[in-house]
Amino acid sequence: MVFGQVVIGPPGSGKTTYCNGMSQFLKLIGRKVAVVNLDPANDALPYECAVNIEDLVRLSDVMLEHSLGPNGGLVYCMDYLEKNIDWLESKLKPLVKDHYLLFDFPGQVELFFLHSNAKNVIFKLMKKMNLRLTVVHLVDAHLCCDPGKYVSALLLSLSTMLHLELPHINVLSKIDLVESYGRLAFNLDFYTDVQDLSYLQYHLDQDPRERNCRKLTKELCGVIEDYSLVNFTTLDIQDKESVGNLVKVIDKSNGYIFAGIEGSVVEFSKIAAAPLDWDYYRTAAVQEKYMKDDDDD
Ligand SMILES: Nc1nc2c(ncn2[C@@H]2O[C@H](COP(=O)(O)OP(=O)(O)OP(=O)(O)O)[C@@H](O)[C@H]2O)c(=O)[nH]1
Ligand SMILES: [Mg+2]
Repeated sequence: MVFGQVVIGPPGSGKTTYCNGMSQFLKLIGRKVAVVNLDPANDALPYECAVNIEDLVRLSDVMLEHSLGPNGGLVYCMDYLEKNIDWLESKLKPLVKDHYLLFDFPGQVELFFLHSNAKNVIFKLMKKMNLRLTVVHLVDAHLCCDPGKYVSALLLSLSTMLHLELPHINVLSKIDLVESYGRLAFNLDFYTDVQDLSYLQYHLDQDPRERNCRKLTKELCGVIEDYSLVNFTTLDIQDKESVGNLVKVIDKSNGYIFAGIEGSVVEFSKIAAAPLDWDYYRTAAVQEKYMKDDDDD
């Protein structure tokens, strides 16, 4: 079984920086990591990538050859990748034996709530290579500073979750910068827990741009609350504790914490129910198994 993350989010939300920071963190805690760049517009990569979509298709070539703009070009590149999934599979084959995978995707959000090409690529890989992937959806925390933008971040997160149908973690990225944009209208918990959006209404009413669409915004907030699916974890990629907390949440969602455990349902539920130290349990379970094997010998 191979575990990994599909890293998505709007342009500039921090995906490439995240893949770089996350791969460094995971290496520090002893995992073999491979970063796969699937963004054909990623010019300067800060990480050493194991597979690069640019070896298959280049955005600049596509734009020139088919007279497309950057957005149409990216959709074309994802279609091209889907058609040539064998290329990606052959590149991943030597890695899946023992690597943890990080997929760095483009920032074109419509690829993940509208088009099916990126979803098909992910699902084909999961099926053929027995991958266990969690979507990590990064949203810039500065959107919390504006109630209207926050509602659109919630809608984007919800539609992406519904479209991709995968284990999914929404993350408010660059949380270290949030205070520099001024005081938030509510405590951070309000934005991460998404408990009662009716409190936003007062602040939306203060914004003259929002007056004409009060009813629409109220209904949209109702939709988000009715689904009750969206919440956020926060992240400062430079803070080890922040990255570590996110890793715990991701490991729980893609099943990594269960990987070394062949034990009973009770063992599984003990880990799933509590905020435990995953590496301790994983290591302890593996050690226990080896000690038992030694005793048997
Ligand atoms: N302060 C702070 N800056 C960050 C953090 N994460 C990313 N950044 C900065 O945000 C900017 C954009 O980061 P990228 O990693 O290029 O974002 P991206 O989502 O890959 O962008 P596209 O690929 O263009 O969609 C860079 O200047 C990063 O240094 C963070 O946690 N804190
Ligand atoms: Mg990027």
